[in-house]
Amino acid sequence: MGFVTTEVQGAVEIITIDRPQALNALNPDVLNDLKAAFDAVDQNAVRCIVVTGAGEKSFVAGADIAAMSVMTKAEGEAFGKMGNDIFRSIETFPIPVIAAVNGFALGGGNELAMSCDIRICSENAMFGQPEVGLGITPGFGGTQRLARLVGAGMAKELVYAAVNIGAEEALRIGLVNHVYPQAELMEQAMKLANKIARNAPIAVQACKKAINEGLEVTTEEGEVIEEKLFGSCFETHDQKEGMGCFLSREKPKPKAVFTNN
Ligand code: CO8
Repeated sequence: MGFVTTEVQGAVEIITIDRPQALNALNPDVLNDLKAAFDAVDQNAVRCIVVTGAGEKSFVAGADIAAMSVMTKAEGEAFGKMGNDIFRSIETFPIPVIAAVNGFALGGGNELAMSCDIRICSENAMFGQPEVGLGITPGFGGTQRLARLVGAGMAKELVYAAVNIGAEEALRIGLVNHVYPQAELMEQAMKLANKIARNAPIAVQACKKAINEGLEVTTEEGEVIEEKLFGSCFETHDQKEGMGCFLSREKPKPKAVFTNN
């Protein structure tokens, strides 16, 4: 994996897009490496993932414009499908994924961040969908996820006008959850990831599935999804451990007792 590095720290895996000379722009090789990194995650050991970009300037400055500049209609469609398939697999990845946005998150970079469960960013982060200025539409899910995250009106303004926004504006419109000084970003990402990792993994995974799948259906249908997943938790060791500790008034055991069964 030449363009993506991985590092496991306890129960958290950090996946870093590492092509700083092109501000971590996504060409097919980078996308393949990103997919390979997710495919290789040990889902029995890792309980939260942090995705970030190498360097201090950019998370991901978009899909690679040089690579796209010579594409035909069929190649463009295939590249869009490649990105969409990979980002969808990140969105539906069983384990929660945090995007630690450490600079430019433009075009495909914003789309990658939006396929993650939670976005936090550094003060120098910049978000946007500049595609119409290049004569194309967003192609890795931007027209879909941005509207769902910040509402159709705001998404349409950002996409049609191709205006980039800074960290504070991204916070204001709900595109990111928190803004930190750059030097603190990874520490804060790890802090949040470890908080998530300490909880019962099957329950956390069920919450991710319920929220994601619930957003695609009516509230009533979403409640049925929740009921099934809620019920399934009662077959887990974690439910017995978690509730048993509470009822026996035992000093709460470290959450590390939670297992994947
Ligand atoms: N693709 C390829 N190379 C890039 C990209 C990119 N998206 N962004 C930056 N680079 C390269 C530059 O070419 C430059 O390379 P070199 O040093 O060899 O000339 C290097 O990174 C550094 O960039 P700059 O010198 O431009 O750095 P600045 O600090 O001056 O500017 C910016 C930083 C503002 C981020 C600027 O580089 C920029 O505007 N980049 C393009 C941003 C953009 O438009 N991104 C959206 C691309 S379109 C997209 O993502 C569509 C996704 C869906 C695709 C669907 C396919 C069908």
